[in-house]
Parts: sequence; C-alpha cells; structure tokens
Amino acid sequence: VEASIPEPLREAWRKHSAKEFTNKEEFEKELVRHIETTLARSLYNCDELAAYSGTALAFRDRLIIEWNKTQQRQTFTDQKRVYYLSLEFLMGRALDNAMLNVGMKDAAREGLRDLGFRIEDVISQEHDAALGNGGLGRLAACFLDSLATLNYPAWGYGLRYRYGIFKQEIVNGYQMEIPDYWLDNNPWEFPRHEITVDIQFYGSVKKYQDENGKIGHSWEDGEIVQAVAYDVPIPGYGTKTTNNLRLWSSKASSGEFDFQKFNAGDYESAVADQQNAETISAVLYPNDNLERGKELRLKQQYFWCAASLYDIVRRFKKTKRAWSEFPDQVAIQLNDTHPTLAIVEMQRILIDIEGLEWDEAWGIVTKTFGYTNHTVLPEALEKWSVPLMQNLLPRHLQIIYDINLFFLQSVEKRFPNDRDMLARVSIIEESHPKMVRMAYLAIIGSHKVNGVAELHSDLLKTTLFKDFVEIYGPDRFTNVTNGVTPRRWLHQANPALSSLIAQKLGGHEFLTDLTLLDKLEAFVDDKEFRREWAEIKTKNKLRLAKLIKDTTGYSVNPESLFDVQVKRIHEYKRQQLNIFGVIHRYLKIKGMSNEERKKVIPRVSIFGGKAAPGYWMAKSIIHLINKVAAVVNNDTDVGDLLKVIFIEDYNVSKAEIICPASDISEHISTAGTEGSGTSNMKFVMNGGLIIGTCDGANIEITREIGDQNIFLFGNLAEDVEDLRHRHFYGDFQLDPALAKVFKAIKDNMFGDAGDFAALMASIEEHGDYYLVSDDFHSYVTTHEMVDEAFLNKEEWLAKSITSVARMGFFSTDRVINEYADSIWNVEPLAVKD
Ligand code: GFP
Ligand code: GFP
Repeated sequence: VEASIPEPLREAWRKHSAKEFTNKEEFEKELVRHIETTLARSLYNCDELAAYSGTALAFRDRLIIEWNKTQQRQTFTDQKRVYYLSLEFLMGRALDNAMLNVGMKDAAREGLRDLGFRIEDVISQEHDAALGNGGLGRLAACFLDSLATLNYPAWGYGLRYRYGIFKQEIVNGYQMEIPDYWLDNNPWEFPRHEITVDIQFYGSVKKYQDENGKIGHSWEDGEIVQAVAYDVPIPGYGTKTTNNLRLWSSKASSGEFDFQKFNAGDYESAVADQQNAETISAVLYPNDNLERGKELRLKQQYFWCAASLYDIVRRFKKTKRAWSEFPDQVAIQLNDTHPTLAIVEMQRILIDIEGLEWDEAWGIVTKTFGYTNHTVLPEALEKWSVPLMQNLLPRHLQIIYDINLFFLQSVEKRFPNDRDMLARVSIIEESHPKMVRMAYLAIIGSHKVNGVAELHSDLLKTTLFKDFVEIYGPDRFTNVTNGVTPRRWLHQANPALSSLIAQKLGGHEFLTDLTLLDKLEAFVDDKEFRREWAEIKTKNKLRLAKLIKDTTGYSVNPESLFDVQVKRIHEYKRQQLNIFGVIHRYLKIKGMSNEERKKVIPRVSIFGGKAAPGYWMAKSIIHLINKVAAVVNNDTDVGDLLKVIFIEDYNVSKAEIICPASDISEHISTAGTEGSGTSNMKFVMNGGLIIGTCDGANIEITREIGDQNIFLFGNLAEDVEDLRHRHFYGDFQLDPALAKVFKAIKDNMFGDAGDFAALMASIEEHGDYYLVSDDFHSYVTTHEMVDEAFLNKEEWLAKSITSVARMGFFSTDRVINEYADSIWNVEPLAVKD
C-alpha cells in the first residue's frame, strides 16, 4: 500500500501504461525492439535463438500486463484463493502455450515470417522447464493451466531449482545423467528481489512466560537462509486471467555473512558459507516414487513451505480480517506429502507468533488444508527420522508431538483398550530411530484427503488409510480422478486434429468444454472424415519418424504399427514386460517361414523415459531395451517387421510429438500399483488406442470409451496379494514363452547375459513381485489381438474416433471444478474489462 502512486498522479501514470500488441504489425515492432534493445542484437546479428528470445519477450509483456490486472482484481475482490503447493511443476515449453492461450499465434507466425523466420524453428529453440520427475509434476502443470482458464484465483508455490530433472544420454546402451542447467535464456520468470523471506533452521527452543503468565515458545539461534521470489505468469486459454506460479530461490541471508571469519582474514571460507545456503534450491531430487530421507531434501521442503506460508499469511493479514476467517479466504492443497510441514508451520505461526490458543489454531489449520495422495507404493511413503527433525526443526518436532498426543487421546476415547490401533495410527513410528510418518500427519492436519483415480482412492480407504477411515469416517476421504489439459495435449500437440475437430463441431469450444467432443460420434461413419483422420495420424507418425531418425539414426516405416511406452522407468510400470514381449515377437519372427512372415504386421516398439540415477534395476531395463534395439534393428533378415527404438531424454516437448503419433500405447503397470496414469489419457485423446491392465485411470477410461475400444489384459488388483503370497511360498512357475525369452538372453543374444541376470532373477528366483510372468501370456496374446485389429483399418479408425469422442471426462477443467466444489470451496472470479 505504501508503495502505491498517490491518487492525483495516477492519471499521468495511466496515460503511459504499457499496451498490448494486437496485430501482426505491432507484434513485429515489439519483436524488433526487444531484439535490438533488450537483447542488444541487430539486423546483422539475429539467429533463431535471438528470434525465440525476442518473441518470448514480446509475449511475456502481454502476459505480465494481464498478470498485473489479474492480481489487482483478485486483491480488490478479496475472495477466497487457492494455493497449490507442489515440489514439482513439469511445465515444458512456455512460448507455444502462451501464443495459443492468448490467441495470437497466427499473428506471430506471419510476423516472424516477414522477418525471416519459421515459427516452428523458433518455438523449438526453447529449453524445457523440467522441474519435475513425471506424472505428479506434470499434473501440477496441467492444474495451473485449468485454474487460469477457469478464472480461479489461484497461485502455485514451488522451488526454483537451478537444475531440473537431469538430461539423459544413452552411451553404449547405458543411461548417463547430465545436469540440466535450464535458466540461461529463460525469459519467463520475474525475479522479485523485493520479496524475500528469512527462513530459520537448527537452533533451539526456549520456553518463556509473558506478562500475563502465559507460556510461550521461541525458536532461537541457528541459521538463516533467505528465500527470494521468482514469479512465472500462467495464462489461461481464451481468458485474460493470468495467474501466478511463485518459485522460491535460496540465498545467503545478508545478515548471515560471517564477519568474524572475514575479519580474521578468512574471506574464502566466509564466501563458502554463502554458497552453502544456495544449495537448498540447487537441484530437483530425481527419485520418483522413492523417498530416501536426505537432510537437504527436508531442508528444501521446509524452506519452500515456510516461505510460501509467510507469503500467504502476509497477504491475508493485509485484509485485516479475524483469524477465524482464514479458512474462508485461503485453501491450501498439498500435492503429495512433500509440503506436509506447511501444516506444522501454520500451527506454529498461529500459536507461537500470533498468540492463538492451540484448539482455535488447529481448527483453522485443518479447515485450510487438503492433501492429495498419488501412490500406494510403500517405498514412496515419506518418513523423516526424529533425530534429524529434532536437529533441523526443533520447534516443529515439538508441535508434531503435541498434534500426535491430542490425536491419540481422541482415538483412545473412541477406541478404548485398542493399543494396537494407537500404535498403528501414531504419527511417530516406534522404530530405531523413530520416524515421523508424513502421510498420517497430512491426513490428521487436513479436512479432505483424495486419491487420483477411483481404484486408487478405494485402495487407500481399504489398505493404507483404513484405520483413519474408521477414526474420521468415510467423508474425509474422497476421489478426484486425474485429467490433462486439452489445450497443451490436443490443441498444441496436435494442431491438425484440433482443427479437424473444430471444423466438424463448428469451432474450438471443445477446448474449454471437452464434453462437446461427444458430437464427433455422429461422424464416425463419414468416409471423408475418416480419411482426414487417418491422414493426420500418418502425418504425425512421419513427424515422429523424423525425430527418431534425427536422434537415433534409425529409419522407421510410418506404415508400421507404432507401439509406444513413454514414462519414468520403474519396475511397477513394467517396461521389462514390454521388452520381454518384444523379444518374444522377435524370436517368433525368426522362426517363421517367408510365407508366414508375409502375414506379420510390421511394428515399431518405441520406448522413452528416465531411470532414477540410483535405481539399478530400472537402469538395466534401459540397457536391455537398447541392446535389443541394436540386435533387432541391424537384423536385415527381419527388416521392417520389427524395429525397437529408445528415445533419449524423454521430456514434455518430446511427449508433444510422441503422443499424437501412436497407434497403440502401453499402460501396463501391475494391477493396483499405478495411482492413475495421465499419459493414457493423452494418447487416447490423440486418437491412439491403448493396451493396459485394469489399473489406475485405465478402468475409468474403459468405462467412458467402452471395452471394445481398449485392449485390457492381466490379473486384477484383487488377485495380486494372493499371487504374491503364493510366489513367496514357492508356488511359482515361469511362463513357458517367457522362459524362451530368458533363454535367448542367457545365450548372450543381446550381449553379455550377466548384465541382465538381476533382472531375470527378480522374476525367476525372487518371487516376481510385479507379476511379470503371471501376466506374460495374457500380454502377448492381447498383442496378437492388437495386430489383428490393426489389419482392419476401417474398424481401427472407428475405434479411434469413438474413443476421442468419449474422452470429455478427462480434462483437468473437470478435475479442477471438482476440487473447487468438494475440497476448496472457491468460486471463479469473472473477468470484466
Ligand atoms: C500482489 C502482486 C502485486 C500487486 C498486488 C495487488 O501482491 O504486484 O500489486 O497483488 O494487486 F504481487 P500480494 O498479494 O503478493 O501482496
Ligand atoms: C504419480 C502416480 C501416477 C499419477 C500421477 C499424478 O505419477 O499414477 O497419475 O502421480 O497423480 F504414480 P508418477 O510421478 O509416478 O508418474
């Protein structure tokens, strides 16, 4: 408020307020101005990268003008806002998205052409913003797009990692990790050096009595690190709403420079301490679905939660409302347990700093927070050691103990004499060392807990969180099935399909109401429409074939059936099942006569994905895929009948090329292990069929599109436990076809078999936890059905069109509206000009 221009002077200000370009001419003017002045380049010195930066800056100006207005509007209207706390935002590229969302892509295309550039080349200069591992981070990015598009007053809060997810290179068939320094030439962030928060670590807690005899706690000494805000504007599609993603970067606090060391002449070590502070936001942890309990990771979590809460509380306090109104003004959603410390920090702010009584404070906290769980995998559940927490966050540990005490007292009242129950639900696990169970803390501190697909949410209620359902009743637990934003994953990734659909439906309204796609079903039998549909798929396959050629050197025939599995490499996602299936196919072809080979449907098996750097089994799966590719692709006897491709460094921008080009894609996790999956939705939305297990959102996709349009196989979630149990007691027989595959590997067909011994042993000898052998037969016979179906081009097309028409449910717009209604209780804020 103090920083605002006095009323009498505002007229002069407004007269000169920044204006948005509105046509090609004005865009060109802005582009040239930015290239010549902001970038200090010229007519004689402008390459594609400069053209990219100039275009991005021109669009950034537009976004920030609307960002300013949106923030003013949200501040003045003073209604409830949503804050989405996520340690990952896997944004991908921003320019194309900005151009499409503000609706100026054509102007930009022509303007760039006038100045000598092709828009596609310019767009592809951008470095992906890869601040995430996989599905969880990409979901957060899709949510931001929908929140802005639907005009919800909503901010994302995250960390500004200097290094995002590593860049993957394949060297001799092995994954190598290269640090991804992505911040050069990144025009999309605004450093806010005036918005900083001091974050405390370590130190100790002092108890004191105030004038009224009330006991208080103060957290003293320790280390201070500064959080600096960087803002990233998030444009909605077809609306002026431009929301904010605030990312925190760590920096040594100015007061922290050790002058004693400095005065003693130890300047270098004093500077080294400064650098230490900066490591907090240096790197995104590349482990997906695995928690390893590293102190730096806990520091990251607290740093980000504390900075975000400080900001949220500061903004609330500007309104001068009573604390009791906080939950009417603020909804905070925890994306997984990573931000659970925000619950404790909020309680600390209310009782230690604002002086509220415990119960009142706790009531405010629980009404404010909601928690989303993404996985039932036990190795993914976060636990932090009590001694670690005691050292780093002494006051928070005390508060956690108090939360636990009051919680267990209430449980004991309702379930007297049930000691086991108390031990089971305690936030503190009585292990050595003791551990803080973050998921339990998140449940206890939130008013709603949700899973991400129906099966997943049901499993949460019947397994992991069963006791809590008994304690709180079923209402605290709910399901919100995931989705994807159709703007990026249909309109941007597949412009030809988007415009064909728009032609048929009379406009692009389906992009903001995806249920309108159902009108496409009326055209399923339209011959001309089918032809165009097929032609678009072929063009998209050619585009992918070019990417494959450019990155691997292999040529693939676009007439082949393109079979794709792209996602993080993980045993539960079962890329090993896929590559074993590929080997099975190869062996079969090798054993065929020439006559028989004529009937084989040529296939390209395409893989992509990163393995966590310390996850050896996943890395050996990548290695096997690459070794199989080397053998199969160079086998002239097999030729085009089978090709195996591993696309290096899978990321969001590659996904935008891959998704529209698949005929079939694989979503083949062991039943009951995949929370939802979201690439399954992207592939079907782009007219690809899928092969999958009855897992995650595959089940709901089947319900929407019909079981004749999907290839399901494998054991059901309800049978998994029993099968594992039987394996454990020695009741296990390797599937005979899989045994032949193993024999080929053991005969060194794909290089040294020793490299793959552990992979095979996990199945043959160690209980086959992921049921690869149990599902193998069903998997390969279902692939035979895929081949057969692909032969009938017309029927395949009908399945493809029908499926797209029925995908309306899987837009993140539906998802966000569900969160808004059932968890956040927030309303959109209409935009008036
Ligand atoms: C936000 C924005 C500011 C803007 C105000 C008022 O501030 O740029 O001036 O809203 O619209 F960041 P806070 O809500 O963060 O105080
Ligand atoms: C996790 C789950 C997925 C789920 C996403 C988003 O993704 O099943 O679709 O979160 O909710 F495992 P990954 O990070 O494991 O890909």
